[in-house]
Amino acid sequence: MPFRPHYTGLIENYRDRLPVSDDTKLISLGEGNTPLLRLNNIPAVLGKDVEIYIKYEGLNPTGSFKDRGMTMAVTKAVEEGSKAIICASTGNTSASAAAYAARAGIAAFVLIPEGKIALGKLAQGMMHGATVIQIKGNFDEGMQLVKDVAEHAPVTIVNSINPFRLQGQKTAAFEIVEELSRAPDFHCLPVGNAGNITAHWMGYSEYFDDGIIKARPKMVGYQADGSAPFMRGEMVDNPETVATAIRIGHPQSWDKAWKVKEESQGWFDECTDAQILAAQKLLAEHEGIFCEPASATSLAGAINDINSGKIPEGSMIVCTLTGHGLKDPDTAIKQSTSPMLTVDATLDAVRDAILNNMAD
Ligand code: AN7
Repeated sequence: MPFRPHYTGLIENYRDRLPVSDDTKLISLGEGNTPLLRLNNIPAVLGKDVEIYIKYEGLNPTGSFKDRGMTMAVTKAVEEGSKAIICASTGNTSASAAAYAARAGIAAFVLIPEGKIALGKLAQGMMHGATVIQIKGNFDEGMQLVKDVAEHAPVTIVNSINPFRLQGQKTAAFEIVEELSRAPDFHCLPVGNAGNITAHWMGYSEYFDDGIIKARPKMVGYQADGSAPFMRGEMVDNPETVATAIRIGHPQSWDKAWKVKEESQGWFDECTDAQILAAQKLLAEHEGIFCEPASATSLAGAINDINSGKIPEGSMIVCTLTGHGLKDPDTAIKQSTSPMLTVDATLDAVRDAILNNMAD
């Protein structure tokens, strides 16, 4: 059978589980339906008998998981007659908002921390025609400004405090369950505002309540140690990490995420920037999977917990890779140790370059 249905995005796919009606005009870029890849080589590198799957959310249309929530948020904004959306962002939300606003034919205003967003994300916001407002402050200050200004201007906030965002994002859990025919034992995610971990728990819980799965995973959220309010037990005012996407000290879904931890019997932990970059490299070099630093936090944390035995051998683990590696070329090139040779354009020079760099 050479034909299959035209995939038109996650709202259409999960229509009966999302807050849309037959009349709702869907704003979609074909998001969702991302690969769930089993890691073939890394468990052996670790010397551990674990089954690790990667949910490769960097393969969404704008290169991050944000598209799942944005298709819902922008669809509902348009349905409600909104002509402009606004967000504060460490980069990926702004890229996604800009793209979906362009698709919908409405305006986007994005507040970003000056100098602290990865190059690819900045390019996306600018290319899609959003009004990019760089602030001389961090994400948390931008978020407060967005909340304040939305009371004085006709704009719809599309940060994850918009409840439609989490509705869209919960579909990632549906897809995982459908492919594994069960829930994993552990689901590991990077945590910034904690919207995504909350949304995944909503998705698993919905399938659990409907009897589709018999058990839900333990939800495990990892932060960078310089930006880890969930580990400190309080807000952090000057977060710092190489993983700029999760350089967030005042998580917007604070209470919800603590509830997820309790209900799922999961936990939070932190990783160093060095561990995050090492996990990013491990995925790239041993599996051919390129994610941005923040995304690698899920695997970095899982590796720590696998090595300590907190995640026992025999476990089935899903790690979400939230954003694509191409988002942040600067950090990738900076930490790359692959040989980069410049040689004469001659047969001899190229042959020598190959023979001198062959593994024994
Ligand atoms: C790659 O774009 O908050 O815990 O403004 O871009 O749901 O916040 C990004 C967050 C993880 C954290 N990985 O997710 C933004 C923004 C990547 C991200 C997170 C983000 P949440």
